[in-house]
Amino acid sequence: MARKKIALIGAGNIGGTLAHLCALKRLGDVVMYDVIDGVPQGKALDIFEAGPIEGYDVNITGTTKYDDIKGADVCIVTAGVARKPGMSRDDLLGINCKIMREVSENIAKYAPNAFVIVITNPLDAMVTLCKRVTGFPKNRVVGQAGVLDSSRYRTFIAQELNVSVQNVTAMVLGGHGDDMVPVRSYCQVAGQPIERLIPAKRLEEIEQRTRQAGGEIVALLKTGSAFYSPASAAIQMAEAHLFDKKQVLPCAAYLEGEYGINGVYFGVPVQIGAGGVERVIELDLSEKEKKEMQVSVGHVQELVTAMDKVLAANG
Ligand code: TXD
Repeated sequence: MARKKIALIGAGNIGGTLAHLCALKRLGDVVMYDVIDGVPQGKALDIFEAGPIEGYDVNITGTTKYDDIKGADVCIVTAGVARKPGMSRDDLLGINCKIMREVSENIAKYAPNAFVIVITNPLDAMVTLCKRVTGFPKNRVVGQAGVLDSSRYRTFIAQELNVSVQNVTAMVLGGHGDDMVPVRSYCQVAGQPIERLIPAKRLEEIEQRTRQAGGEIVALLKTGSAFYSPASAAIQMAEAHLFDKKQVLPCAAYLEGEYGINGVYFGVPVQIGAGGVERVIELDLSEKEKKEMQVSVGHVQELVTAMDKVLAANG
């Protein structure tokens, strides 16, 4: 069986980590694209040269020519600018809109059958733009936010209770902003509801830390944002597709009536398999969670409106 081809658009902090994980997990041949000549080639060669030590035979190459992503099965997009301290994700809108438009046109041209995972912020707007510009069906364009946000929530809960992270199941839904929704009613530790194990007040503190976890890392790094964990999150989504796992993961998916929401990308549990986003799972949420989802979707809609203004202004 021929190896799969994975195109990474953007060879910065997340892009480089993605390439490394693709190689370590032997997901397929990797092509890393970036506009800065030398960076994708250098990172690719560095990872390629670790092959004999790690025992992977996949090809890892870097390029500044879109032609080289031809026929990719999966494209993961991180091209853009990352946050610096004091910036919100939405502050990146103007600059990243322009980049996402160009990237999406080239994905449509060179990898017309790819499953596309968008990571670039502001995530909910960028994934919307990618779907519009590529013209791909909704099952083939998805945004990464929820897997990471849920992983952060799970980490903090495991730490609080001193249990394995593998015993903690949790979902963080909604937009990838500070009003994301940690869904307490679906959070369990080895099958036990979280509310039985952690007092409500402490749980609220953990949920607040989860909402601000991206900013916590930006404040520490000062020169950029998180990259190891966002890369792991996107790789989990790519694996679900490449291995047809039919795994349920919280992702930014295009909704058409689910959760009473229409025509917007929003973080919900979806099933990912060979067909991409094969199904949206509708959970029974508490009244409080439903309200929080409404607040969050309002913010996503405002963000998309702001993006439309930017696009209109730029022609
Ligand atoms: O969970 C999530 N969705 C996220 C998203 C979590 C963390 C960070 N998230 C966002 O991902 C972040 O706010 C950024 O918008 C992206 C990429 O983050 P990364 O940390 O990888 O940023 P870098 O290191 O600045 O890398 C961006 C690369 C850099 O090498 C640029 O040269 C390149 O993007 N770039 C381009 N590549 C291709 N095409 C164009 N036009 C282009 N412009 C810049």
